[in-house]
Amino acid sequence: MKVALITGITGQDGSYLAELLLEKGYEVHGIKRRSSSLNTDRIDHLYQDPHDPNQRLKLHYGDLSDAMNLTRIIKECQPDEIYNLGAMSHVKVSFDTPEYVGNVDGLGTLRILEAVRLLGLEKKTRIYQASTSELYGGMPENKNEKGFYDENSPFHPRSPYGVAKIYGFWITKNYREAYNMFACNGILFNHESPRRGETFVTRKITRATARIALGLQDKFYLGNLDAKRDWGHAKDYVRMMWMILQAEAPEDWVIATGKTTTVRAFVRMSFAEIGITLRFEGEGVNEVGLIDSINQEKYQSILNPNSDQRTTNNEKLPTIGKVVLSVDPKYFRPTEVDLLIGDPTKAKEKLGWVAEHDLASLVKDMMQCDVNLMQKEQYLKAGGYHASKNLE
Ligand code: NDP
Ligand code: GDR
Repeated sequence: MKVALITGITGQDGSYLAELLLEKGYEVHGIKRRSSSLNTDRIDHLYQDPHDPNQRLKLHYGDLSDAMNLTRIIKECQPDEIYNLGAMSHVKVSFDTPEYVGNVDGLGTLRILEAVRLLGLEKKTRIYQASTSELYGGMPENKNEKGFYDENSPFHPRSPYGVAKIYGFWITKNYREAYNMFACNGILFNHESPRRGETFVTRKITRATARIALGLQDKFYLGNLDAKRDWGHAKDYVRMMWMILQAEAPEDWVIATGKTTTVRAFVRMSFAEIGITLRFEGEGVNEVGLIDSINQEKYQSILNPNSDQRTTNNEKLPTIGKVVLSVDPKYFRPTEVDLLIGDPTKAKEKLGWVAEHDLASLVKDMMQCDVNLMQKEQYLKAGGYHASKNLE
């Protein structure tokens, strides 16, 4: 049985990857941080009784800032594969906690590589490093002749997060060259899912859309609506992480969809999923999104599938002309990455990677899950319980 160790197993990607590896028959070890409230929501469905001798998911307390702890865990589980997904991954927050981000996202990668080397596992253990399109920084002059970022495009990170991850990228490459280790960077462009953290822009939008439609929230605020991202589905991307470590040789790989979309268009698509057409008016910090029209049949069929409730909820249809989105400059970044678009040709041609989702199916998946989630919240609220916070 192959053994894998995942740092960041409690995050979006870690949870999907753990599912995938368990399905493939791996014994999966995961590192979770100790926190004052439980942080294992995304993997609770994979939990097995630790007393069961056949259980294949094992969790260890640990932290990427703690070299001794990492070395002990790697020594104990002797992994065939390590997926280093743990990171403080929020770009905007990295401007507030730059030293911590450098320590965890940058030096944390070194700690994993060095532990493997010191334990003499460099021939046995293959290492995947969660690298990122943030390395490119969206500099227009660095795109290739086809207008994309690929494995040969120069880097110019634009945040403490990007700068820390560039250290992670190069130290992974350096250990590969210096010690002949099977250590690879997956340069992944943005990937989302219903498990995406609530403060990343896509999930913030789908949650807010569902809450507004159900009357749990009046409006929401975003920063730069013009930013463009190459958004894929996390499930497709974790499959590629595994494929990278099964390749014949250790290399670095771009994973992307090859299409780019504005934040504004993502908002529009999310509202369209529940039958609401949005109109945008104004410019810059004065731009607002307001309800232009409602396809009542679609709206009712998604929000009130039980026809008995339809008449009652007709009165609660959102008002045409109502402003549901405003710009708040507090979400602007000191330095922004304006546009990202990746070229996944190498991954497709050499590893046969195919994405099963496009942006439309991603938005649909996220909206369906958030409508279900918010309907539960609405039910709790009706019963007198507190609804969850309107997160930033
Ligand atoms: P998440 O933010 O959802 O998950 C991050 C994980 O890292 C969580 O399990 C978190 O633990 C853990 N973590 C944070 N700090 C530490 C620490 N000090 N020690 C140990 N673990 C820590 O990120 P994603 O799943 O979206 O991303 C996975 C990786 O891929 C990250 O490295 C990210 O930077 C990178 N990446 C992500 C992309 C994306 O679009 N999603 C694109 C490109 C790269 P806890 O749950 O306790 O907070
Ligand atoms: P990003 O993702 O910075 O690309 O990093 P995020 O979803 O945070 O931002 C995408 C774009 O949307 C703009 N934006 C907002 N962003 C947030 N979070 N909140 C807002 O209110 C808002 N309004 C507009 C941002 O300015 C930005 O341009 C993600 C993370 O997963 C990283 O870990 C990963 O490396 C990269 O993707 C690839």
